[in-house]
Amino acid sequence: METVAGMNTTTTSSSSSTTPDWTISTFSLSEWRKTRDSTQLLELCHGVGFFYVTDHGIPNEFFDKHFQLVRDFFRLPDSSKALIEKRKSRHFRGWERVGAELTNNRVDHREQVDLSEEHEPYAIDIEPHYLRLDGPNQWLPDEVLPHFKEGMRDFLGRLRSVASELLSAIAEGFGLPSDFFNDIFGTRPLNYMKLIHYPPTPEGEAGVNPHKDAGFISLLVQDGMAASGLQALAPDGRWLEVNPPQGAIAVNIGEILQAMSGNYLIACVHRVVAKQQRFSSAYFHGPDLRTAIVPIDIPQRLRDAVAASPRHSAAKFMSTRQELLEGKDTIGSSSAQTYGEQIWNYLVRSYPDSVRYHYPDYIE
Ligand SMILES: O=C(O)CCC(=O)C(=O)O
Ligand SMILES: [Fe+2]
Repeated sequence: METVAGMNTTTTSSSSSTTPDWTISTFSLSEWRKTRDSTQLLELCHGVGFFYVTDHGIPNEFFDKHFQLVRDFFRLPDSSKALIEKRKSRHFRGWERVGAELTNNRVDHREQVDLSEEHEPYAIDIEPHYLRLDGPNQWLPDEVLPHFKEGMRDFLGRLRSVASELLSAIAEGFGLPSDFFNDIFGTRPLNYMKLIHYPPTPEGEAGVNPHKDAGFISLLVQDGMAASGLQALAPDGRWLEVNPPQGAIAVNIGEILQAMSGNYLIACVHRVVAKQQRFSSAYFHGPDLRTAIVPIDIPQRLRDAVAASPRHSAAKFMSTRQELLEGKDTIGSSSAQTYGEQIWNYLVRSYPDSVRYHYPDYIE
C-alpha cells in the first residue's frame, strides 16, 4: 500500500482499478520547523481538508487542566450558567442550553459557551452592521467559577499561536511570504472558540449537523480519546471518524482559505454524532471582521489541479438562511465578500431568533 498524504491507494487483485481509501493523516509541526517543506500539508488540505497536528508544543497537562475547567463550568446549575446566557449578548457570546442552535435548519443537540478575542465594541449603529458583532465576552463572577477567565484566555492564546504557525506553513507552501495570512489579521482579529458539552446524541439527530466552518482554520480538541463522534466527510462521501492520537489537535480548513485559495484547499464538511457524553473545545482562527475574502496568487500548477478536479472546481460554501428558505442546498452558496459577512451569515442561520431580537432591521 502506497501512502500519499491523506490517502491510501490500494490496488485490489480482483480489479485493476485503483480505489482511493481516504484517511485523516498527521502533520508534525516540529518536523515542518526543521524542513520548512509544506508539500505534505498542502496535500492534506487539498485532499480531505482535515488532519491531525502533532508536536505543536502544547503539553497534554495543559489540555487536561483546560478540560477540568470546562467540566467545572458545565457542572454548574443552569441558574448559574444563565448568568451569562448568550441570548443577552448582542455579540453572541456566552452560554446556551441544549437545543438553542440550528445548523442548516436542524437543531444541534449540544450545550456550549462562545468566547472571542475581546475588543472595545464599535458604536451601536456602526455600518457595515456585522461590525456590531465585535465586543466583549460574558464572564461568570470569579466566585462562581474561579480561574475560568484566565484559563480560557490562555487557551485562546495557545491555540492562536499554533493556528498562526500553520498559516505560515500554508503560505510558504503557496510560495508566499511566511506572514502573508497573518498580516491580514488586522488590529481587531476575531478569533473565537466554543466550549462544548455533547450529551449522547439521540437517535436520528446530530450533536452538530453537517457544516463547513467559517474563518481560516479550526483547531479541535476533545476530552478523552474514546469519546469522539466527530466525523469528517471524505471525498468519496463516506464519514471518517476523527480520532486524534493522544495530544494531537484535529484541524480543518475553513471557508476563508477555501475561497482565497480558489478552492485548492477544501473546507471539509463535518458533524458530530456522540455515542456517549463528550466535551470538546473548538478554536476558529479568524481575522478582523473587515477582512476582504479575495483570491490569492497561487502557483499555476495548483490552479490546474483545481480545474482538473470537479470536486474542487465545483466546491461550494454554506448557504445563507435566505437561500435555505428558498430551498437551496445546504452547501450551495458562493463565498461571502468579507469575514464579517461570513460570520453574520452563520449567526443568522444558526440563531435567527436572537438576531431578530438584537437586530430586527437586519433579518426578515
Ligand atoms: O465538537 C467538535 O469536535 C466539533 C465542533 C464543530 O464542528 C463546530 O462547532 O463547528
Ligand atoms: Fe465545525
